[in-house]
Amino acid sequence: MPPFSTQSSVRSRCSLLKGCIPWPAEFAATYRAKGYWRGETLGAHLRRWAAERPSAVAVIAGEEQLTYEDFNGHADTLAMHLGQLRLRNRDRILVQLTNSPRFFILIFACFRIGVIPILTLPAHRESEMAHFASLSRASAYVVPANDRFDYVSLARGVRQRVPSIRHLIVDGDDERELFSLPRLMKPSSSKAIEDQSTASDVALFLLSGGTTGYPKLIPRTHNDYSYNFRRSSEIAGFDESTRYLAVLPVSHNFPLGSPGALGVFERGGTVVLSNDPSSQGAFKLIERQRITHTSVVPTIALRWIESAETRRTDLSSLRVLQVGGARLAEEVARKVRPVLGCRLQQVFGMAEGLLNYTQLDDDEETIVSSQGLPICPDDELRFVNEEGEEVPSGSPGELLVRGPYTIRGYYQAPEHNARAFTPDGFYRSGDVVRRLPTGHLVVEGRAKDMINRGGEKISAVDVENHLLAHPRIRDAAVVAIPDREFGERVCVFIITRDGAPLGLPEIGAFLSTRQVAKFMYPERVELVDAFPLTNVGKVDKKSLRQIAAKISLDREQTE
Ligand code: AMP
Ligand code: DBH
Repeated sequence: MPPFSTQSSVRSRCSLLKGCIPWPAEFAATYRAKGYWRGETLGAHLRRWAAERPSAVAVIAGEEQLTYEDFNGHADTLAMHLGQLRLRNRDRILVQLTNSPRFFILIFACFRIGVIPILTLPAHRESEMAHFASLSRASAYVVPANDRFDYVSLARGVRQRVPSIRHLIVDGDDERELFSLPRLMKPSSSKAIEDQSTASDVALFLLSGGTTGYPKLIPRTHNDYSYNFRRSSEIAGFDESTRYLAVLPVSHNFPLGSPGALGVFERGGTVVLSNDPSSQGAFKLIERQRITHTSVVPTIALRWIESAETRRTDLSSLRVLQVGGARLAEEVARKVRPVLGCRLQQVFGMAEGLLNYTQLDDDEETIVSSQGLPICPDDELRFVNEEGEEVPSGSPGELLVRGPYTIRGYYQAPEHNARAFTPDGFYRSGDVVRRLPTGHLVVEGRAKDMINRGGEKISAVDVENHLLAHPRIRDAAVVAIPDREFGERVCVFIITRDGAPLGLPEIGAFLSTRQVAKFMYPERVELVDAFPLTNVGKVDKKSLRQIAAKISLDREQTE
């Protein structure tokens, strides 16, 4: 295939949203010919599901139940009302909901009229939300009604900063705001509107964990995202009897589409929603709702295992526990089957695309010690060293990937794209990975400058930028510190202007005035006079990481 040029592709773009990079035509043709891309919009998927199993229950949340037929009907009504708010094909809207049936009704209403939801997390705060809003020139912002956190105030703050936001919509009632999501779903006499999206266009934006600065927006098309969850649902063995528990935020790619809730809908099963990943809450639901599948990050898996070891609960309905988002320690992986009584499926995925799963019938050794096989025969994987050269087969190298559901570029990010993608369109995952003779991948670590706190990806640069605004901080370097519970936590090395220490409480108080998500707060601070430097004079993060690792080791030994 001819070399891929970002510039010419952008110019020759015909049907993709401005600011997104399409697959070159010859790749698109191959992906269609091989049946990965089927030309069915996500909105049309829901019509098909409702026609196939109208009275089956699609979603359960507490006392609420939604059949596929209701789901489809509500999505139509909401689509029509969103249209009346003058939300149009290709308009972007910020969606920041907790796990609620209305999250799904909303995104499918959007898919129908071509409005593109930006799936942000409940933990994001004003700094991040204002960034997403201004980058995308979002027209609306949807938040939960107030419970433990005042999302309405957050949204109002963002709207003040970003004038493109015309509407705030609340999932509930709030006297301060005009639009209530439940009321917009109530049937009215207005005329139904036709589906307005096309399968090759962008359906939704996911967020990257981010390597530099704020999380990037990841455009996923109807075609590619459908393949993502359809193929995943086969590999995870979903069918009509699947009862899937979503405890992670469903705006994340893992519980949404890997195979997640959308994979359940594709197979006609039932999604049970919860906002409580604690073992107590989850075990109760697994027992009561006869849950068959669920997905968690390693931190949660560890807590569940510890709790199941000491407490009797009936988890007999559980067939598969999927664990992904961060490296699962082998010792923990080994306990899943004996302690929880279900199969483990490791998932190594990324919102940018590539997904890998251990197969349900892999032998136990492979399941506990690898992160699985890519899902598609046309996932092209390369493993390279720091110079970008191919490493010998089986050796660890940075994983580069290209394929039918892996993006060719982030939204509106030409400079970052020039670094994050090779000229011929491979995404540089930043993960150091090796491939076993069986084809299974083993994730060794990360080349990128990020902290993975139990699955939450935190950009070191992002935290540094906030800290550098502190009047007493001269310089800050953020690295991961290994941690038994979370895998990694945020550790900051600081140089203060007066040379005197600065504690975590002061740092936390400062970050809270900047409206930064709490999971980004440093949990270890080290005062230094100067940073170690590389021979070109950059801060040597590698040695800072080693120092942090040593601190963590010393702490463990003294505990
Ligand atoms: P993101 O690009 O923000 O969606 O985050 C994806 C990243 O999470 C991957 O590139 C890996 O660094 C990490 N990750 C996801 N799943 C796993 C896993 N099973 N084992 C190790 N790292 C993982
Ligand atoms: O960490 C991730 O982003 C992730 C993990 C598992 C993911 O995007 C996925 C599965 O789809």
